[in-house]
Amino acid sequence: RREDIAPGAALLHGFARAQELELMAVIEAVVARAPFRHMMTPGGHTMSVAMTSCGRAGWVTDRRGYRYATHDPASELPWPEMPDVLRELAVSAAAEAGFAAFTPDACLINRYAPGAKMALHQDKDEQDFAAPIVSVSLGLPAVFQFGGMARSDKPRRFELRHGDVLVWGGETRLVYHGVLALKDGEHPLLGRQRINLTFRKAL
Ligand code: MD5
Ligand code: FE
Repeated sequence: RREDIAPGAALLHGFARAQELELMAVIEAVVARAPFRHMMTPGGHTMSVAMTSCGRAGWVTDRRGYRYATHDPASELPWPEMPDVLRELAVSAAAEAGFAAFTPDACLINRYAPGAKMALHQDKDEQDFAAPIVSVSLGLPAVFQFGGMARSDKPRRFELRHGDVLVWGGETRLVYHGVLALKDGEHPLLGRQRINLTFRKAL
C-alpha cells in the first residue's frame, strides 16, 4: 500500500518485508567490515544513533563538521560496496514512488537502541537535491516526525514499522524531520533495535 504523505513523499507500507532475511544478511556483512560507531557532532555531542555506511560515499560527522567521505575514518579503508540487493531495493522503491533512474551512491545504516533518537534536522549535505532519498525501516517501530521548511513548523507524526519504505524528493526534499526516542520492545527478527537504511545520491 502506498500512502502519499506530502507532495513528493510516499510511504510504501511493507515494501521491503519479503526481503527481510537477505537484507539482514548483507547488513551483517557490511557491519563486519565497517562496525557501527557513535559519532560526534560538530558541537561535541555523541550521537545516540550508531551509524555505518556502504557505497561509494558514507556520511560522517566529527568536530570538523558533517560531510560525505569515500573512506571510513575508523579504518581508513573505502566503505564496503553497496550490496546489489540494497541498491535494487532502493531503485525499485524510488520508481514505485515516481522517481525514475535513481542512482544512489551512499547508504547510511542507522542503528537505534531503545532510547536513541534523532533531533529535527534537514538533509542538506548532498550535492544534488533533485535526487530523492529512500529510507528503509527494519525492526522495532519508531515515530517519525515530518515537518516543514522551517524548524518551527509543527511536525506531523507517522509510525514507521518493519519493512516500511519512505521515499521523498521534489518539494519535500529539504523538510525538517526526526525520529522520537525509540520505545523498548522485542522484534521477532531484530530483537531490541531498529535499523534504518537511508539511500542517497551524495556525490
Ligand atoms: C531514520 N534518518 O529513520 C531517519 C529518518 C537521516 C535520517 O533522517 O538523516 O539519517 S529517515 C526518513 C526521512 C528522512 C528525511 C526526510 C523524510 C523522511 N521525509 O521528508 O519524509 O533514521
Ligand atoms: Fe535525515
